[in-house]
Amino acid sequence: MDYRKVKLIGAMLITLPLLALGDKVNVSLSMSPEKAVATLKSLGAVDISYAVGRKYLKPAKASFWELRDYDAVFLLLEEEDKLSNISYWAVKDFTPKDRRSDREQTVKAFSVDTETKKISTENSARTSGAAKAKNAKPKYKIDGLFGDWKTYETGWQETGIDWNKVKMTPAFNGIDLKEFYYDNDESYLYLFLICKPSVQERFDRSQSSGALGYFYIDLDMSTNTGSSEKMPFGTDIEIWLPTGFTMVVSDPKSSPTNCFIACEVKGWDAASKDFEKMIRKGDSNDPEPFVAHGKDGVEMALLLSDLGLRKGSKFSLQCLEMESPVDYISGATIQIK
Ligand SMILES: [Ca+2]
Ligand SMILES: [Ca+2]
Repeated sequence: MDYRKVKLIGAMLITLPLLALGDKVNVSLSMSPEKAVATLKSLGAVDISYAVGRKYLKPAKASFWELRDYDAVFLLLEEEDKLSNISYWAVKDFTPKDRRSDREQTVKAFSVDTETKKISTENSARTSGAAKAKNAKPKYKIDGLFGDWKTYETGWQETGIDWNKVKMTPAFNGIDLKEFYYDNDESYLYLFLICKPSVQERFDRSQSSGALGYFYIDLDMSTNTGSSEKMPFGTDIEIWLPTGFTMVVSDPKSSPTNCFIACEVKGWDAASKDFEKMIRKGDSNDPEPFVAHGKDGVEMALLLSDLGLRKGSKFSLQCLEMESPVDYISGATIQIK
């Protein structure tokens, strides 16, 4: 963290009421969540999280803030006491719920001009909804149904443990990942995990969040690059697949609905020695999702450009099923056709 910057913002906050008009106030990902919230509040922001209804995606904590004078809504996501995401909307783009995720702009930082009431944003590497729409249409419908798959390859027939054969008390309550298939075209790497029970069946039974597990991609099949601290060594990209649900927290009687699967694609960061580079993040409730669950399992369309893959690329992909011991990791070598 840039200590000087934090100190400067601290100083600005204290003297805010005395400042002349026309000052700029900044909020950025490098701030602590407390500082970001305090800065928003000093600008008159109102916490509208309860009105919006929060989407729970552990371990992230989400809060929505409306800055009416600036015609803006911000979403802050907090993970492990750090800001992991800032999203921005103009109020007119936030109000219609069906347009909300399309118009969401993910930003690294923003500044507000207290005189002109203008907001300027510094965009992050993650593309905004508008830019996402320009991507090619996936050749398979991303819906968790396997019927539309045609030219695929088989990765493996059983992911991790066959939980049917494990006797335990209490009984296994997770999602057993079974067969794995993959395919690609010029734009996407497609992945399909057949699951038992399905994400929906497990949610209907347990009303809880959970996770399917991780995919690990080693782009050059070498331990000289990628993860040097976390197993499996040499991993360049980690894909995390948690499940969650929506509930309206303003209504204590509301029950969890809308169960979803999320996907976080993260690159290894040699400096922090962790998978901290967020490449892409989305969930099955997005308008054009790249990850979805259905009666057959979980289906994904990952952009080859996100993963740094092209025709002819050969890489290793491993999958660690949730709760499965690491000895049961499943693996395949994949070549892009
Ligand atoms: Ca499908
Ligand atoms: Ca399994």
